[in-house]
Amino acid sequence: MRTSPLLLLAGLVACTPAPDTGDKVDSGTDTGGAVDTGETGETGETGETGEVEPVLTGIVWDYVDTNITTRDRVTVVVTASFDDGSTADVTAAAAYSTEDSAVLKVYTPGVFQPIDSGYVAIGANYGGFDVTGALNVSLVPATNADLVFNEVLADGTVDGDPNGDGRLDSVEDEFVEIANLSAVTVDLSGCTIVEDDFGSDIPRHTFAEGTVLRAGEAIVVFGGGMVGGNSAPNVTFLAAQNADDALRYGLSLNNEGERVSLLDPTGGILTTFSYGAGGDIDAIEDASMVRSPDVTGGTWTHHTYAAGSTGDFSPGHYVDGSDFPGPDGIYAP
Ligand SMILES: [Ca+2]
Ligand SMILES: [Ca+2]
Ligand SMILES: [Ca+2]
Ligand SMILES: [Ca+2]
Repeated sequence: MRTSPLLLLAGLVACTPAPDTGDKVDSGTDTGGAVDTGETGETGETGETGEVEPVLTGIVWDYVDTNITTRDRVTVVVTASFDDGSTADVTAAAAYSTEDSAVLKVYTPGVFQPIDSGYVAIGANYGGFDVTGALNVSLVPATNADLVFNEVLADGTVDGDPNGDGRLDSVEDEFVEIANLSAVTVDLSGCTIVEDDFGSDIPRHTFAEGTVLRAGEAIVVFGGGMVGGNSAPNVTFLAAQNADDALRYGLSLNNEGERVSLLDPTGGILTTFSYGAGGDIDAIEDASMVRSPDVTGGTWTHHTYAAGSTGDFSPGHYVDGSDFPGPDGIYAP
C-alpha cells in the first residue's frame, strides 16, 4: 500500500508536537518583539503631544540699581523662566521702557543709553511679566577727546549776516561752532572760549551753569548781536558774554590769525584751533573756515570751497545745510 507523500508529510506534521510548542515560543517572541516596542514608541508620539510650549512663569534681569554717568551705558540680560524648569535669554525679544526718554533711551534691546542727567525709572516686559528699576544719571565734564571747533568765522562781515539779526557787524557776526565729536553727553558749564590776542589767553565767553552738549550736537557762539532768531535741530545759539561792556570786542578773532581755544573750568585745553601764520589755514573775508568733512575732518578749508557747500558759512548746520545729527542720529542702530 502506497502512502501519498503529502499524507506522510501531513502525518509528520500532525505527529510532531514540538513545532507547535515552538509556535508558542514564536508567539512569545512576538510579544517581546521589536514591533511591539515600536508601538510603545507610538505611545512616545503621544509624548510629543506633551511637548506643548512650556508655560512662562516669570522674568528676571541682571540689572542692579546704580549710579551711572553719561559716559556709561547699561546693558542688561533678561531671562525668562518656564514651568518645566527651563530658562531662556529673551533680551532681544523683550520690550523696554524708561520714565524719561530725554534722560535715558533704549535704541538697542537690552541697552539703556544715557542722554542727560536725571533719576529715571526703567523697566522691561516680556510675555506679560515686568521687571523694574531705576538709574541715576549724572553728567560728565568734557575731556580733550570730546569736542572740536568745527567752523570759525574770523573775518566778517561785508556781505552776509551770519548771526541773522539783520545787522552786518564785523564783531557781532564772528562766530565759532563747537561740535561734540564723542558719543557722550558732556557738561560745558564753566568752560571758557579764549583767544591769544596779546600772547596769552584772553577769555571771551564762559558757558553758563547747565550748558550741556549731547552726542551729535553743536553750540554756536557769535561775537554778539541778537541771536534769538536762530534755531536748528541739535544746536544751541549764544552771543558771547564777556566783560567788554564799554567797548565791544565780542570773540575778538583777529583777521590776520591767532589761536582760539576752549578751556575746561580748571584751565585745561579741551580743543584748540589756530589760523593765520603757523596755523591750519588763513582767514578770508566774509567766509568761515571749516573742518572738511564736518566734525570728523582733520583738515580745514574755506567754507565757500568745501565739498557740498551751500555758501560762505553755516552756523548751526553742516556745510551742505544738513542738520547736526543729535543723539538719535548717533545712537540709532
Ligand atoms: Ca575779526
Ligand atoms: Ca549780524
Ligand atoms: Ca583776537
Ligand atoms: Ca557749520
